[in-house]
Amino acid sequence: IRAERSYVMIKPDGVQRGLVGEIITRFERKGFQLKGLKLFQTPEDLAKEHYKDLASKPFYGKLVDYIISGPVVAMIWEGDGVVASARKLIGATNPLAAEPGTIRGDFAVEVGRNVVHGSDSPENGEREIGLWFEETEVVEWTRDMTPWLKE
Ligand code: DAT
Ligand code: MG
Repeated sequence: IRAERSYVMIKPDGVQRGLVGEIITRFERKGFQLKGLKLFQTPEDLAKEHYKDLASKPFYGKLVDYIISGPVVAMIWEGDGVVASARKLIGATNPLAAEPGTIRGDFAVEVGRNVVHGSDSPENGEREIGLWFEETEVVEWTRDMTPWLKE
């Protein structure tokens, strides 16, 4: 079985506000491994597919408009427990409820501008990676610090 992966995305507000380096740093220094990375202007049909489970919500249209309002940084992060851990690093959906020290807790004030996305299950991680990345964009490599992170 393959290692656990999460689809993490810096949303257009995070890119515009200059938070790209800050956000990548938090995953990098935690010890997860970057397996894919691109700056990407999202087509509307992809944004709709990504959030299709929310299609019946009143905010769905605004959510799609927000996601396509500028480039995103699309990432694949890999590691044991990465899905749940990434959600902890990101913080609660509503930034005012997100703990200080989390990305949303530190950098956002509104649910409609909450800076970053992280998959909510390993299954959805794989689904989302399949939506956002071509197979040739996923890089296989070994992070040299692995023996310093894991016994
Ligand atoms: P999360 O992004 O924490 O996984 P989600 O999957 O429930 O949260 O919702 C996806 C995004 O939709 C979320 O990041 C922001 C937006 N959203 C969720 N609930 C909302 C609400 N009540 N009003 C406006 N936007 C909302
Ligand atoms: Mg979600």
